[in-house]
Amino acid sequence: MSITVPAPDPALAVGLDCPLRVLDLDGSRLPDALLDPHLTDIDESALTNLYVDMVRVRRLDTEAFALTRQGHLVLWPPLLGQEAAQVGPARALRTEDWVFGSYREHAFALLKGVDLAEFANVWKAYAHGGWDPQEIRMAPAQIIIGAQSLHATGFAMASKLDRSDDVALACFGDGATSEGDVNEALVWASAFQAPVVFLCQNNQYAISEPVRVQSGTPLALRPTGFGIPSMRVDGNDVLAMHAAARIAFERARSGGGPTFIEAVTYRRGPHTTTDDPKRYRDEAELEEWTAKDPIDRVERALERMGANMEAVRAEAKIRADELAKELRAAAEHAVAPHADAMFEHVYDQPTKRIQRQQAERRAFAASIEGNR
Ligand SMILES: Cc1ncc(C[n+]2csc(CCOP(=O)(O)OP(=O)(O)O)c2C)c(N)n1
Repeated sequence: MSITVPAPDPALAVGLDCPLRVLDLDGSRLPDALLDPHLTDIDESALTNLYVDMVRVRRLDTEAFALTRQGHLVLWPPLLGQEAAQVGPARALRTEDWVFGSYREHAFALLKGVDLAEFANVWKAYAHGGWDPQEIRMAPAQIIIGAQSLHATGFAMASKLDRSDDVALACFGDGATSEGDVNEALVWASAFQAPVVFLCQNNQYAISEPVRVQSGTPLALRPTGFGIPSMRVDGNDVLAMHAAARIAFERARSGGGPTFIEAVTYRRGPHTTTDDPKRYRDEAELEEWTAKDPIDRVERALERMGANMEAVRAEAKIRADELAKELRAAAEHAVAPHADAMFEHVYDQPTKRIQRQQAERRAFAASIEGNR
């Protein structure tokens, strides 16, 4: 395989001045020469499906948050406000494509068809990875910031060597772009023109650190230094996100190499259920982004298209309620694994060290038996 490193070119980035948007806040359709050709099949029915997806994703988020507060899950990283940034690209994936995400990629997991019992086990700390990655083609949630971008790039390089047209999607946050892993992934993806798409959900914060402290330039400018084309997109516009992802996946699939998408959005909830965002951001900022709600915007667009919104809302609510009920049942009835299970699946064959640790745990458990 020959290696060519493209020269840095700021012209590789679009949307730097103003993120690409095709749905305005009032739901009206804005023309966009780049994105429009990739949205020709999106009629009222297709937009309704995206709407229902987002409502279900939001309900999953709300229910999981409540389950955590009620002690049925142990931790939850909310995605409130980021529904469009995930649903748009998720619905542009083929079943065969792989997702390598962080811990906040709940829409991808849901839309890729994760088993909710396995999903609940992850956030109940009952499982190392939860679901079978091969089955749904989504890697386990990655807690090490940015590491999944390397996994996605490695997968994409292998896909190219196999002459497969499977594409890898790496999802990470704004904070992750400061990590070496993400920058190394960009180098490799560019050098090998790997079929990988980097989706950076710029939700404005890395826990309490605002993105403006991490970068003086738009994040979408960075990949151009690696020779990677980039799009800065309104992450609260599900159609713009869908079209941008279609462009990127098509480029990857047809041998055009990697693409970087910066979804400009906002995390309206806390970083996780253990965080208090009131300590580092003010109410006005939250209100400003609440007014840009991604679901409200699609409701307005559907209204403009003449959809029967009463029926659409009712249908979405039924689907969301079903999902919430299933998740709750899974979380409440999950069976705790035996403590020894934490030593399994670490290695194919347990090492002496693992066996020693397991023996120590058993001895300790036996020593306190009856004292609890
Ligand atoms: C390598 C590494 N460093 C630090 C952390 C601690 N940490 C957990 S989440 C987080 C912030 C990540 O922010 P961002 O990439 O913007 O993603 P977001 O959580 O906003 O989705 C940090 C620093 C970690 N998990 N891994």
